[in-house]
Amino acid sequence: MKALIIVDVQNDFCEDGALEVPNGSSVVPVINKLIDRFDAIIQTQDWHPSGHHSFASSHDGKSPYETVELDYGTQVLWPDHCVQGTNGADFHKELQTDKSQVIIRKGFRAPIDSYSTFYENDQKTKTGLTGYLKDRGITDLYVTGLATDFCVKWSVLDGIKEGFNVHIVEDAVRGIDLEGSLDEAWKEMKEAGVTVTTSDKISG
Ligand code: VGL
Ligand code: ZN
Repeated sequence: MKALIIVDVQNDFCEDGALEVPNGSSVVPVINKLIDRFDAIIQTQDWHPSGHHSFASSHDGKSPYETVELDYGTQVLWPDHCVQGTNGADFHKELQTDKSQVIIRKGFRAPIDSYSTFYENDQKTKTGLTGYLKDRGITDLYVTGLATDFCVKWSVLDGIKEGFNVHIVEDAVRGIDLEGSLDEAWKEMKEAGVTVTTSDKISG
């Protein structure tokens, strides 16, 4: 049984959004075509309270894309993005969301960020998705969405750690790329054992 995981296809990560991923919205038609080929459809939604600790604006004298050391490790500071209830946090308007069965919201606790759809950035606090997928007999995850080098990467790595066969759909992801983070992400995912595939190879 296989699940499609659609990571953070939200306005703030698309063109003119607060944390724009280059060509972010180009994943939308690719994902829409895949939706009918899966047993389970899971979406994730970055969902921060205003004043979230991952925002540069919450740290005096810091600018977006600088880093800070927090209890759980190094945190990149971002422009304010995906604030709960705002248009920026909404899904891209052309993304087909009717068939989504679960929406995992993440990053909703002010002091801690959450890139992965399985664990928050402390790598301990669970979202509960593993239990849901296992209860439904899902063995294979096909990961799509934004951004390849942050939320997609961490979802892939944690999905493997949780014992799933994880496939990344190369034409259905796009990255931010901060100082080589995109190449590094592909390397880490491949070393961890992800299967790289493309949308045309996925059948119903
Ligand atoms: C993401 C940075 C901050 C992502 C979310 O979806 O990859 N990146 N919040
Ligand atoms: Zn975020």
